[in-house]
Amino acid sequence: MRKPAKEDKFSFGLWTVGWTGTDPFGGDSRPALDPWVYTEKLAELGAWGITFHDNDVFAFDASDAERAERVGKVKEAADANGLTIEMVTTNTFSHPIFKDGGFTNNDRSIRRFGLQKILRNVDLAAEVGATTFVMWGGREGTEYDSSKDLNAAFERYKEGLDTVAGYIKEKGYDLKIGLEPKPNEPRGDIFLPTIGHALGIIAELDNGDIVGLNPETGHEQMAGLNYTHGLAQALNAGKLFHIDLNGQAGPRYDQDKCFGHGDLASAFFTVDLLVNGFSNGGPRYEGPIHFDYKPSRTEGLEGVWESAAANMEMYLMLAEKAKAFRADPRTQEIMEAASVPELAEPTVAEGESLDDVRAEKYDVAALAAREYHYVELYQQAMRHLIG
Ligand code: GLT
Ligand code: MN
Ligand code: MN
Repeated sequence: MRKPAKEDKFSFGLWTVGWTGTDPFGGDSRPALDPWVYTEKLAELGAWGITFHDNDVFAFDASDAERAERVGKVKEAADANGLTIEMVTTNTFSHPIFKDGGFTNNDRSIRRFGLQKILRNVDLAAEVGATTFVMWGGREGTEYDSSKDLNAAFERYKEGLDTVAGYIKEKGYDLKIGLEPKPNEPRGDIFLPTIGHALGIIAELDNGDIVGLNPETGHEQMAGLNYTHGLAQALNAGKLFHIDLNGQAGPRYDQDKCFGHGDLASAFFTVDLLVNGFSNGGPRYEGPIHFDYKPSRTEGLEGVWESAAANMEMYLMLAEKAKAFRADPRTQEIMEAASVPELAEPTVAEGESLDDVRAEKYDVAALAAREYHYVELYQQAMRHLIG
């Protein structure tokens, strides 16, 4: 397999390789390095970009001088190693002040504090040249249904998003917001649990034109959903602004494994969509191939770098297989037999009247008995994947 190259646009959150293994049952299992060290190492492995939360780089209570110094060092390391800082996001989930969320906290002062932290970070994002501003509202939610006026919570969520999006526009920043859905963890129930919920709220915003999605593989799969379908609907809506690829084995806690180290067949079809696009054409995702995974707690620093490389290698392997699958004339034949191209034809042709549709005679028995060959088409994909 060829080595990852800049054209692949692979990028990593500094919090991914930087995760020291703390979980609810135990403390750190490996040391924390400085963010600029992870930056250099990711470049060496072939990454094109990095992303970070404000507090991946400087502490929650850092002074202005510390903040500037540490951001400067990461920016320098990125520049020196030819890495793009493509996305910046805000930590509104770690500090206990955010234990009931930022935008949807019942406490108005905390909502205002959260907004202040986010707006400051929007300025930072623009300053370091990021083009996406992710918002993962991990603490926006409840454990107990009695704890919130849910209507008011959604009003405040929309107010928060509109305020930040409005600020970006007012400043003229080249930034788009990517909402990241997740069904639960750390909250019992998180607001905007799926891609569909996020698309729903975006449609109601005044400044929704610059708000889209940053869907994560495992988060949709935690909800038992099909990640590729979610990406497809976001693309169809013109809202797939960014992606978080990783691996998850079914609906359980957020595993954040390496990409493909969960549902491999699903990962194959995700890559198929990303590298080949829809089979009948249509909107394409052109953004970074961003990995949001956690090197398992069993891994030391060697395992951190092995796992970072594994994400990119997996993507490249799947991309090669997916391209070969689509290019295979036999695949095209089965797709024809399955009427895959026919779905791109409007059901009622332009200029046709509904009377034509209503007057047409259909051979119901023959149509009901038709073959689709979907199993054979899937098997054909598997031949390319593991054959
Ligand atoms: C956190 C979360 C991720 C989000 C990050 C962005 S933070 O690690 O688990 O899924 O993408 O805030
Ligand atoms: Mn996750
Ligand atoms: Mn994520």
